[in-house]
Formats: sequence, C-alpha cells, structure tokens
Amino acid sequence: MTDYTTTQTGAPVASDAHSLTAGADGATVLHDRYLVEKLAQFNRERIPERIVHAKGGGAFGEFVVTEDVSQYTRAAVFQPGATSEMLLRFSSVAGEQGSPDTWRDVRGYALKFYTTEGNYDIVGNNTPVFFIRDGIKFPDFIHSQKRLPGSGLRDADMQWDFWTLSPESAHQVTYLMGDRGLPQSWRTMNGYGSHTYQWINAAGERFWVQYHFLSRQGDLHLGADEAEAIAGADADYYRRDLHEAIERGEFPTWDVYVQVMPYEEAKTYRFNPFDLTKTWSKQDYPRIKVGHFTLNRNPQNFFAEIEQAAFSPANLVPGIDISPDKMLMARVFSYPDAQRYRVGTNYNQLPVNAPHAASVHNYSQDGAQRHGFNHPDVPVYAPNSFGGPVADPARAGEGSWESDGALTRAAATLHAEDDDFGQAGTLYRDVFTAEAKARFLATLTGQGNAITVEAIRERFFQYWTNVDAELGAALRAAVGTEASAA
Ligand code: HDE
Repeated sequence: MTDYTTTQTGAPVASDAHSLTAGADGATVLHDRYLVEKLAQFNRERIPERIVHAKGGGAFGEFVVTEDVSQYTRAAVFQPGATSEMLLRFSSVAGEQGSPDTWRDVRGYALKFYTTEGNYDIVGNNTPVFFIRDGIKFPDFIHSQKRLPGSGLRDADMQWDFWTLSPESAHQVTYLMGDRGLPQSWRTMNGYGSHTYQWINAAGERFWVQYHFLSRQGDLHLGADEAEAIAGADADYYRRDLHEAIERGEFPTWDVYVQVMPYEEAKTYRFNPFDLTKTWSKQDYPRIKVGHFTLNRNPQNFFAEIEQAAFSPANLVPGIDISPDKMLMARVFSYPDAQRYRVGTNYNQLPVNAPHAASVHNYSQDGAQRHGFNHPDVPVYAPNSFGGPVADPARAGEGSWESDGALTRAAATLHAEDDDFGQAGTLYRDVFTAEAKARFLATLTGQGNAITVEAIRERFFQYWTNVDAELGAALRAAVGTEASAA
C-alpha cells in the first residue's frame, strides 16, 4: 500500500501538482496552506555550511579494542574488548559544499564514538600536524586560503603571502603539496588526532598521547593530472567511492594506535610536544596498538546524519582530556559555538549527535526545538532536595597540568630542537621517495609559477630553501621558465 502524501502535520493532501485557484484558470488563493507550506519549507532546507570542511561525507561503524592500554587510561571506550558504535566524517578543508573532492587539500577526519560514558570525538585530519600553532591566526589563515574579497576568486599570491609570512606552516605545507594532498580515496588514507591529548588511568596517573589511524586499505594517492581530470568529471568522487564500497559490502578498516609520552617527559622532550606543527619521533615514542574500527553502514539521510553531525574536541569522556596546545584549547570553544549557530541550540538532541549508550542528566532546559526533557518531578536547579542529578567529582576524570606565570601574549617556549623548517626538511628528505620528490618539485613549480608578486615569489624560494637547500635551488631554476610555465 502506497502512503498518501500529507502536510507536515500529517493531514492527507488532495494534489501535489495543482495549486488551489478560483476556477481552473483563476487566481491562486492564499489559504492554499499546502502550497504555502511546501514553498516555505523548500526555502528553509539549507543551514549554513561549515565555514571550513564544508564538503565531505561519512559513514557509521564499530570500534573494537583488541589490546590492553588500561595502564594509560580508564576511559571505557579504550578498555580491553570494548566495542563502540561510531561515526566517521571525511572532508576537505577549503572547498565549499559543491567543490570537487579531488582538489589538492588536507582532508578532515572526524570521529565520534558513542561510548557508555558519553560521546567521545576525535576531530583530526589526514596529516599529523597543522599550518599554525595558535588559534588566534586561524581566521586569517582560512581567509588567505579561500577567496579574494573583491573578485571572489582564490589566489596564489594570497595563499603564499600568508604561508611565507608564517614559517611555522612549512611542515604542514610540505604534507599538503606532497602526495597526502591528493588521496586516492577517503578509504585509502590515514587519519590522525594531530594534537597531543591527555589520558588518565584508574590511579589518576596522567600520560600524553597522539592518535594514529592507519588504513588497512593502504595510504594511496592520485597523480596531479588524474586528480584534476576527476575533479572535472565527478565532483563527488570520494563521497561516491565510500558510499558504493559500503553498499558492495567492502567495509574499510583502520588500525588504531597511540604514541604515549610519560607526563614528566613533556617538559624536556626535544620538541615542544604541544606544538601542533610538530610530530613526535616514532623512534622516541613508538606506536602502540589499541584496536581497529570498521565503517559498515551508510547514512540513511545525508542531511540529517552528515550535514547536521556536530564533532567537537570538547566532547570528552572520563580518562581523556585535552593538553595545553593553544590550537586545541581554542577549538574546544569554537566547535560548540559554530554548531549552536549552524545547527541550533539543541543540536546535541539530534539523534546523530545524542549519546547512544549513555543518558543525559542535567539542568539545561528549553531553547529552540527542544524535544528531550527531564521527568516533570526532576528539579530544574541544583543544589536541590528532590533527588535531581548530582555531580560526581570522582567520575569527572578531568585531566590537569601545571600552569602559572603572568598573563602574556607570547610565542610558546622553544624546546631544544624546535624550529619551523627542521621537521619539514626531514619529511622531504627522509620520507618522500625519489618519485614523490619529483612530484613534489613539479607541484611546487606550478605553485611558484602562479605567484605574480615578485616579493612573495622571492620569499617562496627562501621558504623552500629553508626546508631543503637543494629543493630551493631547484625551484629557483624551474619557476618562471618556459618549460615549467607550459
Ligand atoms: Fe577545525 N573547525 N578549527 N580544525 N575542523 C571546524 O566546526 C576551528 C583545526 C576540523 O566533519 C568547524 O562545526 C578553529 C585543526 C575538522 O564536521 C569550526 C581552529 C584541525 C572539521 C572549526 C581549527 C581541524 C573542522 C567548522 C583553530 C585538525 C570538520 C564547522 C583553533 C586537527 C568536522 C564546525 C566535521 C570543522 C574551527 C583548526 C579539523 C569552524 C577555531 C587544527 C576535521 O568550528
């Protein structure tokens, strides 16, 4: 039996094809409430797109802990044998919602674990570092990567002006202009928590950790020409690949690892471990296996479950906390702020954002579109004498760190080997293969050719010379020549 069409309030409607008019050829009447409702609903179908990471896609799955890392954290989600439902949304950073998936970019890698202690989100990228190390520069950075205020066009001078005036960006730009900037698909790329986080074990001991999510499908990339051709042929290439793979029953899996640093070692580590532009050497802190997760269920409704999904570094659970990473601390504020604006006050009551395995007990109430609420006998204030929920300091599991000194606006303390170009040079010389280096030089040559302001081009050469002198010399020789401009 086919359902009858109804209004938004369930009343059957007479026609989806004809407005109500005075006579077949007469005036349309204003009280055609179905016509008005249909057009008004249509005008309100869009919510503001994410100001970054607007284009993306994702799927649901399951996280399984196969190892024992309980010596480092008491978080239920990471206990041996624990399984948690999860959601993973992939995205591009700079492109708007309609932009091609395969434009060169860093990719977002946003995880939401529906744990028994509340939702835990890890909102990272497919690279272990980022362009800047203080959140106050983030709007400026994003402005420089998007569009000129006058023409509305993207602009190489603007991009490279910002990057060459922000040398801390060199490590991440090396990743971006390398193969990681053009993943073959979302299934064939690794993910990272990028920041340093804090784990707290049952004894209250604290550790610093970094998350790595290694694809069992391989960490594969597209060639630049291939990616450009695909961008023209299929703007939704990655989104389609993930959706169809899951439809075929090919469920992609990632292995979950952590690097663990004893609390006290942060003070003397050769790099500032809270500097988001730096990685921790895997020789110093080897990766420790935790488990794996598999994506095995496509969203049933893209808007309801992916467009409205709200990931936040503020979504923490007992046994896990953030670290004194200036970028991470800024993000803890910004994500809920963005989501209250973009999705609405009660966005955490939407099924995709609500906890699945934990229940909500607090004194928040009302707000637009609220539909979950306490039992009427539960008081709406604390403290109270009527059995309302009470906080449990022992359960909070909040992390902590020492922090003192007069308020100041200053660069973070440099550790022994901290500089802006060293790790970028190591990535280029020791990790890139000869073929990857050749692709990298070709990409940067194309980037250099697109710079029209001489002073910026000169800083471009100096920036890459600081990363690697031979690379800088090769770029000086290649950029601006007939051959490279062809
Ligand atoms: Fe984001 N970022 N970000 N970001 N970010 C958002 O949150 C922000 C940063 C990342 O699939 C926004 O709900 C600030 C680093 C991902 O829904 C926004 C700063 C990393 C996603 C926001 C950063 C990320 C976002 C846009 C500097 C990797 C998509 C709408 C302090 C470690 C999540 C929204 C999804 C989304 C703010 C920097 C990753 C505007 C202020 C570093 C994967 O709130």
